[in-house]
Amino acid sequence: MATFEYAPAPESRAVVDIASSYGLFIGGQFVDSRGGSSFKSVSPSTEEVLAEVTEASAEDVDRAVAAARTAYSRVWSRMSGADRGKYLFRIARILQERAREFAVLESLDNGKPIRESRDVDVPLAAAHFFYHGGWADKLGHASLGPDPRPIGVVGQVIPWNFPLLMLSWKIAPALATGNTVVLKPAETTPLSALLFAEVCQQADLPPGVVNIITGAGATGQALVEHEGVDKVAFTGSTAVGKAIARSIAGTRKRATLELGGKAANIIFDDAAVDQAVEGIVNGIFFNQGHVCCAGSRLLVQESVAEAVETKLKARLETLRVGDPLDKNTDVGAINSREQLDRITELVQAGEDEGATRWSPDCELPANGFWFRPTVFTGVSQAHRIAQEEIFGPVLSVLTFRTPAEAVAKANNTPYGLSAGIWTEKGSRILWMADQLRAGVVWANTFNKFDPSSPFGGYKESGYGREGGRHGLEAYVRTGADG
Ligand code: TAP
Repeated sequence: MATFEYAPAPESRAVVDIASSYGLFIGGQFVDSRGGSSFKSVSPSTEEVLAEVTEASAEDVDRAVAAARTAYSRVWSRMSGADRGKYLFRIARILQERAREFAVLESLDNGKPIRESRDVDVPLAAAHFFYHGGWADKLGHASLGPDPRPIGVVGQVIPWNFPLLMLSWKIAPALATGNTVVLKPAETTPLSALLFAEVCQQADLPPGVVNIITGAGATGQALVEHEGVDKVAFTGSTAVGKAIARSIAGTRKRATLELGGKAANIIFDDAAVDQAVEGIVNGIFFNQGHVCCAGSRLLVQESVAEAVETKLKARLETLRVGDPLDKNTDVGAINSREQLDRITELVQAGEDEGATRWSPDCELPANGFWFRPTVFTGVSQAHRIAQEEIFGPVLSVLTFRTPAEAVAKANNTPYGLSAGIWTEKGSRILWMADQLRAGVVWANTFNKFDPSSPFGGYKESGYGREGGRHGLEAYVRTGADG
C-alpha cells in the first residue's frame, strides 16, 4: 500500500520545565528524603536522563501517611461535599490549561506518542476530575447505601503505562468521597505525578490531602503495608497484586486491585472488515500494547481469516514507529529496557513453540527501547503467547468456526478484564457479551474509556471497579460500617 511521506512535525519540549532533581511531595510541599536515596528517570526513546528522583525511605512513607491522616481528620473529612467538589473542578481546569505541558512530559518520560498523550491521556485525566467533582456533593444520591462516609487514608500504587491517567483514576474518586491519599507512581514514570503535585499547590488544595512519594517496589510495599493506611488501591501486575492481597489479609484494610489482562478481540464473518482492522490495530498497538485491556488475542472466524490477515498486514505497513514527540508517530518507544527484554523473551518463545512471526518492514531509531509491531499466526491456545500477558505490540491470531467456540477460546485465560466483538448482528453481540467473562465488553469498537463507565476485572484481573457510580463504592463506608 502506498503511503505519503510526512515531514517531521515535532512538538516542542520547551513547553515543559523539568527540574534536575525532585523531592517528595508531603504535606503540601516538596521535601527532602530522610534516609532515602535517589534514582534517575530516563526517556525511553533516547535513554537521556530526564531528572533525578527521590527514592522514599520507610520514614518518608511514615511522614506521608501522617500528613494524610492529619489532613483527613482536621480538614478534608469535615469539609462539605460541595466545597470538596470545587477543588476537584479547579484541578480539572488546571489540567486542561496545562494540557500541552503534561502531554509533552508524559511522552518524554513514558515513550508514548504525543498524539495519544495529547488526545487521550491528558483529556481523560481532566475528565475524571470533572466527573468526580460532580459526585462530591451528591454521594447520598448515588445508591451507595445509607449515610456514605469516607474511609480515611488511602495508599495508592500505580503502573507506568498511563501514569497521569492512572493517577486521576485513583485520586479523583478518593478525594470526591472525602478520603486523603498517599500515591506512589511507577519507578520509570514519576514525572507527571510530580507535576501534578504542583497542580495541587496551584489549586490551593489543603496540605496533606494529596501526598506523592516516589520510589520502586519496596516503597510501594512499605506504603500498602503501613498500619496507618485504611484502604489500598493498586493497579499493576497480577503477581504484585497477589503479593499485596497476601500482605494485607487479616488486617482491617480494604483493597481494590486492577491487574493484568489477555483480552480476546473477536471478529465474525459478517463484520465490516476495514473497521474491524482499525479496531484490531487500536486494540493492540495503541500505547505500544502497554495496555492492561489490550486486544492481544485476535480470534477471527475461519472463513474470513485470510482476508483479515491480508488487510491487517497492509495496514501495519503504514504505521509510523519512532519519535514520541513527532505528531505523525503512531507507535512510540517501549517503556523500559526491562519491559523490552520481557517482550523479546515471549516473542522468542512464540517462535520456539512453532507460531509464525511477522512484522512490517520499518526502521527503528538507533537509541532507546523499540519493538516492531508484531503479528503471530498459527497460534494454538497452549502457546505462551496465547496465555501470558506480553504487554507489548504483539498480536496472537487464532481462529474459530462457531460463536460457541469463540466464547470457549476467549474465556480460556486466567484473566478477565476486557473483550471486543465485531459483528453486524445485535443479537449476537448481546449473547456473546453475556457469555464472556470479562469486566468490559466492547462491540464494534475497542479501547473506549469514559469516567462514567465502570472498569475492572474478573478472575486474575482483580477485583473492584474504577469509574462510574460503582467506582465510588470502594471509597466509602456506609450504615453501621466502622
Ligand atoms: P507492577 O510491577 O505490578 O508495578 C505496579 C506498581 O506497583 C509500580 O508502582 C511498582 O513499583 C509497584 N510495586 C512493585 N512491587 C510492589 C510491591 N511488592 N508492593 C507494592 N507495590 C509494588 O506492574 P507494572 O509492570 O508496572 O505494570 C504492568 C501491569 O499492570 C500489567 O500486568 C498490566 O496489565 C497492569 N495494569 C492493569 C491495569 C488495570 S486497570 N487493570 C491498568 C494498567 C496496568 P515500580 O514501578 O517502582 O516497580
